[in-house]
Amino acid sequence: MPERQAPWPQQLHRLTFGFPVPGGLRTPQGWEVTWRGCAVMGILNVTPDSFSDGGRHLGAAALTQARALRDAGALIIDVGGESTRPGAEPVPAEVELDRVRPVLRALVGEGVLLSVDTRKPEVARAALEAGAHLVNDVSGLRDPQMVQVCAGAGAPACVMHMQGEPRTMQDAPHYADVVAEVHGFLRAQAERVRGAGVPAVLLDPGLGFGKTLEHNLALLRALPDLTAGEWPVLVGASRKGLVGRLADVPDPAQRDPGSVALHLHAARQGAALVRVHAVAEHVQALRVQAALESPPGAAPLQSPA
Ligand code: 7PM
Repeated sequence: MPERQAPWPQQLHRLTFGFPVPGGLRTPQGWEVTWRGCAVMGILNVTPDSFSDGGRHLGAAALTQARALRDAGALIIDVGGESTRPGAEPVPAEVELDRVRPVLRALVGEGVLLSVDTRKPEVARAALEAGAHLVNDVSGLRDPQMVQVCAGAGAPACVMHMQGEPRTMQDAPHYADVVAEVHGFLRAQAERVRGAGVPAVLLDPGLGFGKTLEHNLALLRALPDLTAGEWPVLVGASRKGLVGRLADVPDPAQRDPGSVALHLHAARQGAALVRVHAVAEHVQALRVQAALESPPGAAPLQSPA
């Protein structure tokens, strides 16, 4: 087998949108956002259990947090109003929307791309109307209505793989061949979604979503196969159980160093985006890695100041 050329850090990633976006470049296909190497998507959970006062100042606290993620260098902020934690109960659409819509409205025009993390087409539609730029659907756009919503709005989508559903997915995950099944699902789904008119698609192996530690590791080892394709790949391992298991860290809040290590690996394997809680730490680590990998004599990264 010929040795595969390292795609990083020169690999160019591109998302096409059917409407203007922050810093977007107009092309015949629409508005584009392009970047080289691995960018960061910051996680913003707008759920009562994710803020210490139990959600009394949910909106204001979420906005402060969002601006901090943006200032720390996130390309995208992923705004979610439903917990997809294993065992979590579903949330009604109105509740989810009441959480995410005010935050999206407030952040539009503040210089960052906004994704809405939802499995519900009606939430995605209203979020896109409120100014969200892309849709992150952990159920992988299996619902044809979700595809219609993204296509109709001209919004890119992230297709993630999940076996089962959040409430029960970690009970007894099983695959004959986890890599073949997950990659096969992602590629077929991406073709279908693009064929239905969604302007750009990201693929995500869905670490921890109906997967044992061994399944997660097999998918991480197979990342070069996924990133060698035409689709940009998103990897999300931030503070997840697999980091806890690998590093023996029971408390999720203490798992950022291990998350950074895992995401640096993903970036070296060609991932276009990592979805993380600790944005500043990841941006710093990714910059150092990119500098070490750039060819001799290449210009250092420009400081934003
Ligand atoms: C408990 C376990 C709470 C896991 C929250 C989570 C992903 C995602 C999530 C991912 C994409 C979290 C996850 N994970 N969307 N949403 N990829 N695209 O860490 O890996 O926030 S929920």
